[in-house]
Amino acid sequence: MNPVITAFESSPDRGRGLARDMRVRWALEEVGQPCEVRLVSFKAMKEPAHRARNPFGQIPTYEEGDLVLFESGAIVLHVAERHAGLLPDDANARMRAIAWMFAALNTIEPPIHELANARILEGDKPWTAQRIDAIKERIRTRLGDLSVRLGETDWLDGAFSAGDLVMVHALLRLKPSGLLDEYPNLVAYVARAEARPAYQRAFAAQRAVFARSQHKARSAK
Ligand SMILES: N[C@@H](CCC(=O)N[C@@H](CS)C(=O)NCC(=O)O)C(=O)O
Repeated sequence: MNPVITAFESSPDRGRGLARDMRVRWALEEVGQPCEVRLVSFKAMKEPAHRARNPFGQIPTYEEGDLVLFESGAIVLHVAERHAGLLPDDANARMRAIAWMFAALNTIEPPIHELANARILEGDKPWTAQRIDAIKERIRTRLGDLSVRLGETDWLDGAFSAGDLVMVHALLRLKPSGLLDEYPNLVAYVARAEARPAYQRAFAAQRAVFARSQHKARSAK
């Protein structure tokens, strides 16, 4: 039986691959594990059946036999632990790759997410512009340090790993802000990851869901 993941029935990012099911799809593609996708509406996400999978009523979730997981990082880690290809065999290198996953989720992603929140949820407040400037500075601090560490290497620590996968997916959300462009080696890093065939397949799959949802909405009019 293939694992089942959940994704937005109609993604608010309009198929740009920014929703967090993308990182799970991408990890599964990297290791060659097919999956089934259960699409959920915003309403269904907040209902008990989905909250039993994710107490916060969010996507993505992951079901495999008796195992039900939420949190994209935990799901990617599980996939990477179960299959070859996303974590090195050497114990120390493996732990360092996992540390990069945590860095992506705990150090890099939070201010990026805050920027989106400030724009979307607080865009009409008198203090928004100042807040956005402050968040951008925090993001620059993180990107500057990440850029220095990456240097001229292809990936964060040796071969491409789950750490790079989660990091790149967190960085992708920054593209429209122009902030990433201030760090050419990070732009190249993201482009290198996007060029991976597994990324391309995962991106096409989530985009097809959005295209179908648009088609359905037009036909219903
Ligand atoms: N930390 C969680 C965050 C999950 C999350 O924010 N999911 C978003 C989609 S990317 C969602 O479901 N948003 C709808 C909502 O919160 O109602 C993870 O990494 O899985």
